[in-house]
Amino acid sequence: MANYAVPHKAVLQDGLRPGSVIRIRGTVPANAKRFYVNLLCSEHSGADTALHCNPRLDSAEMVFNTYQEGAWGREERSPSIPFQQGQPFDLLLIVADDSYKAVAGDAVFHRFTHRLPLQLVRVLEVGGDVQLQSVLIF
Ligand code: 9QG
Repeated sequence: MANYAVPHKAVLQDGLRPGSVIRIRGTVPANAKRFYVNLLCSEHSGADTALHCNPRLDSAEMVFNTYQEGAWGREERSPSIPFQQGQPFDLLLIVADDSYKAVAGDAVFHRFTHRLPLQLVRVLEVGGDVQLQSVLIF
């Protein structure tokens, strides 16, 4: 299975709505430090980010945040990090009315309450230390 080049950017033609599911499958390299999944409000660099989902293997934590007008918002940290160096992963970001639900394996490991309107999301970006096999939006 060929990997996507990273960072991978995909324009979400139909945007997101409650009920949308983003599925990201890949493998965490053995020496990975961090990778991220961003939901961006435009393709431009420095774009506002409605969701930054950031597994940090180097500090064994998950960081979630927004980026608005050139500044990071308040970080939310999830104590559990359902990713391991050298292991494949299957990450779902489920869009709900009030939040994004991050699912790995069989459990929701974080709920990130919307801070930017869902309707502003235009681009999905995956980058950092990750081997990316598939990105699907249902
Ligand atoms: O460190 O934290 C999330 O709050 C920053 C990181 C930044 C984010 C941010 O440097 O890393 O994770 O665009 C970036 O630099 C991302 C990859 C306080």
